[in-house]
Amino acid sequence: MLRMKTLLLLAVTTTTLVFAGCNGTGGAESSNNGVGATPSADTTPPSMPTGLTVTAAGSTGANLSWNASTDNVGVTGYIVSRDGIEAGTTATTTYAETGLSPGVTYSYSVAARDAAGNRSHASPNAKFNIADTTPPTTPTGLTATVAGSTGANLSWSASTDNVGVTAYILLRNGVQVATPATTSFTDTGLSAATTYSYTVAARDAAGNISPNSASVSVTTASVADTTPPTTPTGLTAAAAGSTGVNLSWSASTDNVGVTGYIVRRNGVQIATPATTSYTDTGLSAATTYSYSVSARDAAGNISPNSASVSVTTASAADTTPPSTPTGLTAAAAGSTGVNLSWSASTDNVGVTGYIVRRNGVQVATPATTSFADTGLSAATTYSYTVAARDAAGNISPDSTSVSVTTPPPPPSNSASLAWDAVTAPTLSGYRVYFGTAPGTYLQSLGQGISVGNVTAYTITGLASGTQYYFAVTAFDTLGAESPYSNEVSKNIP
Ligand SMILES: [Ca+2]
Ligand SMILES: [Ca+2]
Ligand SMILES: [Ca+2]
Ligand SMILES: [Ca+2]
Repeated sequence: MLRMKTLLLLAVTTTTLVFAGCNGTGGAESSNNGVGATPSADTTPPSMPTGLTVTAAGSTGANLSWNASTDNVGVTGYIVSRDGIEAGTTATTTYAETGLSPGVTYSYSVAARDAAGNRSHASPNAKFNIADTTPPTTPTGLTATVAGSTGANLSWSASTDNVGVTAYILLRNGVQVATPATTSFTDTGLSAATTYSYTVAARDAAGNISPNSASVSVTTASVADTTPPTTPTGLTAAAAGSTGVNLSWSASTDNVGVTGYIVRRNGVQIATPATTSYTDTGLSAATTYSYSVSARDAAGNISPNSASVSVTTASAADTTPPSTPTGLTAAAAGSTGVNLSWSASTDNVGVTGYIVRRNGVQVATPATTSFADTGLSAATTYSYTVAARDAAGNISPDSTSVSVTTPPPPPSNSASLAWDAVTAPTLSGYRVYFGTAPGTYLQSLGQGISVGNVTAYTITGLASGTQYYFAVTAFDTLGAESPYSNEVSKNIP
C-alpha cells in the first residue's frame, strides 16, 4: 500500500490542470481514493479496440474501422499504427489511409487512449494489401543471333512495372522455353539449319504478364558434313552386245544422304548417275574394260572406290558378205554329171562355204571350191552360179553364170570307161581289154583295142544279159606295154 500512495501523489502533481475540466467524473472517483477534495488522477486505460477491419479505398487507399473502446472516464481518441509505427490518430472509430502502394502488405493495429493519457493495449494486427493488377510494359528491342548450329542468343530491353518486373517469359515458336530474371537468354539444343521464331513478355510478382514483344526469327547454322558415304558393294558388269556394258551395284549409305555415284571406266570418271545402275555405251567390240563405283554426298564427300569388275564386250556383228566367187568353170562328167570349180572368195571374218545354184535353184552348199553335180539328164544344157557365205550368214552376189551341156547318152549294149592319165614322156596311147570272166579277156596281151592317147572310151556291141570285165594298159613309142589296170565290170541288161 505504501508504494501505491507514492504513485498517486506523483500523478497529482503532473495532471492537476488536466483534470480541472473533468470535475463531474473526477468527483465521483475522488470519493474512492480517500484523498479528500483533490481530484483523483485517472490511471485506468481504455479497453483494447476490437473488430479492426481494413478495406480498400481506391487504388492507393484503405479505410480502417473498429469497435469503440470503453474507459472508466472516457475515451478521447485512437492511435493507428502501420507496421508498428504510429501512422495517425482519430477521435472516431474510423481512419482513412492514403498513398499506399499496390503489392505491399501493410499491418495495422489501433489503440485507444483517454484524457489522462492512458493508452490501451494495441488491437491485434489486421493485414491489408492492394492488389497489383498492372502488367509490366511490353519488352522491346528483342534481338536474336545464331550461336552455331544448335543455339541462339537472345536479348531485349528491360520492361518497367508499377511494382516491379520479376521475370521474363521467352517463347520459341509460341511455346515457353525459359523464364529468365534478366534481359538475355541463350537457347540451346536446337536443330541445325532450322528457323526459329522468338517473342518475350514480362511479368510481375502478382502474375501480371505484359503483351508479347515483336517476334524475331533466327536460322541456325548448317552442320558441316565431313563423313563420306559407305563404299558401294555388289558391283556387277554385263556386256550389252559388242558396244555396251550394263552396271549395277548396291546403294551406299551416308550420315546425311547419298546424292549420287561416280562411275569409273579403266580409272577414268565417265558418269555420275543418281541411281544404282548405269549403262555404258560407245565401247569397242571384243574389248575388256574395268569398272569401279564410288558414292558421294551433298557436301562433296566421296567414298572409296568399290571393288573393280572387268567385262569383255561381244565380238562385233559381221555384216560384210564375202567377195563374189570368180573363175567358175563347168565341165560335163559323162552324160549325167557336171564338175564345177571356182576360185576362193575372201571375207572380213572368213568364208564358211559356198552355195551352188543350178538353173537358179540351190543344189549344194560345199565348203570347198568344187562340186560334182550328178543325176542330170543327158544332152541337156544347165546353167550354174556360185555364191560365198560367212558364219554370220552374209551371202555374196552370185558369180557369173556358166552353162554346160551334157553329152548324149551312150548307145545301148555299151560300156563307157574312163581312167587316170599316165604321165610318161614316151607315152603313145592306151589299149582296152574286155571279156566275160574276171581276168580273162577276149584280146591277147598287146592286141587290146588301141584307143589313142585319151582317158575315156566307149565299147559298143556287147551282148545283152552278160557280165563283162574291163581293163586298160598304156604303151609307149618303143612298143613297151604296162601291166593291166585294175579291173571293172558291168552287167549288160
Ligand atoms: Ca481511463
Ligand atoms: Ca504490376
Ligand atoms: Ca556424309
Ligand atoms: Ca563377213
